[in-house]
Amino acid sequence: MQVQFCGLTLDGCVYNASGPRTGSSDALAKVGSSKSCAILTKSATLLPQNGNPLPRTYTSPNFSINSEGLPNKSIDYYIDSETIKESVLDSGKPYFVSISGKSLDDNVEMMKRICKAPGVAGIELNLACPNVIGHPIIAYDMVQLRSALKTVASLSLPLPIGIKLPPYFDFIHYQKAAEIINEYKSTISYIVTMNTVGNTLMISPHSGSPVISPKGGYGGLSGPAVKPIALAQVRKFSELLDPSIDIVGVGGVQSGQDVYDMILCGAKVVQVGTCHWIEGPKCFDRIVEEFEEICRKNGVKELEEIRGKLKEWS
Ligand code: RRO
Repeated sequence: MQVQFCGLTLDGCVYNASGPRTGSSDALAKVGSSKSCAILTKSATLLPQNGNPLPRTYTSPNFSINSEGLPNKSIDYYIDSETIKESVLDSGKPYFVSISGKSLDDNVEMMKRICKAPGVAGIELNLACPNVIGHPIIAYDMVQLRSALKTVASLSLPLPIGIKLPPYFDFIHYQKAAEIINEYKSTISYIVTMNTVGNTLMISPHSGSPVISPKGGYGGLSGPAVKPIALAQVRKFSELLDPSIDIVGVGGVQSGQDVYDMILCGAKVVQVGTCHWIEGPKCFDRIVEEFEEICRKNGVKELEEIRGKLKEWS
C-alpha cells in the first residue's frame, strides 16, 4: 500500500529508525534491499565521533538500554561519500538524513550542506538525544524548542524537515510542545515520535552494577516495553497537531500488529529501531508481510481507512 509522505509516494509505511544498524553505508544498503520503504541514517554530527565508552548497550527480551553517545561517521560521509552514493542512493528508495548537532549552529550548517547534496529526500532533526554527556534533551526545554524551530524556519530550506521528539508524560507538556510546533507548521512537515525514554537504569544481579558504563549507567530505554508510551505520543500529538503535520510513529514496534496499532493512533508511517537492531534488516520483510496480512483480513485497502480510527472503549 502506498503512502503520501513529505511530497513523496512511499511504497509502504514501514522504515528504519535512526540509531541501530544505520551508521555505515553497508548497513544502510541492507535496509535498502529489504521491504523498508525508505532509508534513514544514524544521527550525524559535523565531525565523526566514536561515541561513549563501552559497554554502552544492553538488550533483553522486553527492553533495551543504550547510551551510545552519537557515534557516527559525520554529515559529509552520509551525504557525500562514494559508498553512500553507490549503495544507498542507487537503491532508488527515499533517503532521509538524521542530524543531531552539538549546537544549533552545527545543525544549521549540516542542513545547508544536506540541501546542497543530491539525492536526499528529507531531514530528520533530532531534538531528543538523551545520551550526550552534559547536554539536556532539547525538546524538553520549550525555549530551546522554539528557538530551534525559529532558526530552521528562517533558513527557508528546500527539503522537508521532520523533528524527532522525546516522549512526554504530562498532557500540559504535549500541549506546550504542540503549540510551538504548530506555530511553525509551514516549516515542519512531520514529527517523529518518539526517541528513547531518557535516563533509565538497569542493574546486573551478577555484578551489582549498572548494565552499561557511560553516564553512571543511565541510558535511553527502547524495545517492546515502551510501545504503550509510543502509542500515547502518536495518539496525543495526532489530536493536538495541525493536520498538515504528519506523524511518524516509533517505539517498541516489532510486529505487523504494532504497525497497525500505530496507524490506528494516527501515524502516517512507522519506524522500527530496536527490533531492527536485534533481528537485523530481515525484520522489515517479516513486519511488512504481517501488516499486509492483517490489512487483508480486515478488508483494509487504503491506510486512510484506518488512520486515526482508534475506537472508543466499549
Ligand atoms: O547515539 C545515541 O546515544 C542515541 C541517540 Br543520538 C538518540 O537520539 N537516541 C538514543 O537513544 N541514543
